[in-house]
Amino acid sequence: MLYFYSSYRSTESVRINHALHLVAPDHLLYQQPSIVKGRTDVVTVTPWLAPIVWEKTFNPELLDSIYRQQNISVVATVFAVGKYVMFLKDFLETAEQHFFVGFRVHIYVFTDRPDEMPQVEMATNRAVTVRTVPSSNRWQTISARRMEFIQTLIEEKLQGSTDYIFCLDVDSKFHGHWGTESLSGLVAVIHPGYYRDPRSKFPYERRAQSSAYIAVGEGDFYYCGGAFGGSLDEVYLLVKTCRLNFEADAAEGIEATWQEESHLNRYMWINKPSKVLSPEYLWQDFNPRRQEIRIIRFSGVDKNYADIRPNN
Ligand code: 5GW
Ligand code: MN
Repeated sequence: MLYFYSSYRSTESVRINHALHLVAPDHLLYQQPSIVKGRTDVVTVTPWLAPIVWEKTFNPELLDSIYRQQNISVVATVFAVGKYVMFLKDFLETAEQHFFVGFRVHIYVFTDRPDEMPQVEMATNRAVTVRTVPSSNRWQTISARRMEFIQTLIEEKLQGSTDYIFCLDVDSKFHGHWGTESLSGLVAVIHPGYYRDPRSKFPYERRAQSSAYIAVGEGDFYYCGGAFGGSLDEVYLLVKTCRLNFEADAAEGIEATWQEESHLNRYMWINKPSKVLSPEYLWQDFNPRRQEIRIIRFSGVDKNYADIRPNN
């Protein structure tokens, strides 16, 4: 994936990794980047020098022109088990309006109720595929098995055909642009509920017996389980690792505090994300709007837990 010969050196056999090598079209006109003016109300780079993506830190036209030349394909996975199918219509319709518009996008819906799939019209080069999964009354199982199903999907369908993948919660809607600015090797989203808190308050797994353990005094950010992604290879490694750790814990009779979100946070602590997305990329409708949040791109809808969760 992503490897081909540079057009400038067509006589040489130089293999280029386009995840790192960004070619912009010649003569593209765009606003001069400033080295002294920019966002000062938020931090836009991590201590390991990964960008933190906020509105007004990037030029979408420039980025699109770079990734258009690579003809990238993007997959999104989403789970809708049990009553969560009710969220699919808004999720898919708003993805059509905001998620990688103009690029090749394939959304894989995992559901136990394929008959209840909403009919959503997709633009050219965009598709939805349904994968049937077993029902479960135990929500922890639904949550836990997401990593496993994504791993299998990558092995069976995506390897060799997909460049980037994002794994998203279904109980959410797009409200603003989510596009090529989010692309990188390993991509994590900062959780909207904790981004102003000291790390001691993050709800990491604190029991040392769990493979998701993060000690007090450790950890960078608290990341969302409801949105993560990156290149297919990186996400494959992530889901495989989190699944193995989850299952190793289960064999010991331990389940991490926030299930796969805890394992994801452990993974990202060790394997630093190469790009971090600000809470613009997964807000919560019930959160009060804050000044540094200039746009909400994707947000969890308020839900009535009693209505939608199993065994209620
Ligand atoms: C059911 C009961 C408790 C927790 C989760 C579920 C559940 C989750 C479910 O019955 N069906 C289902 O498809 N899910 C998937 O897991 C959805 O994609 C959902 O977005 C994701 C995470 O669960 P959420 O969204 O309820 O978790 P929070 O932390 O965003 O509220
Ligand atoms: Mn959710």
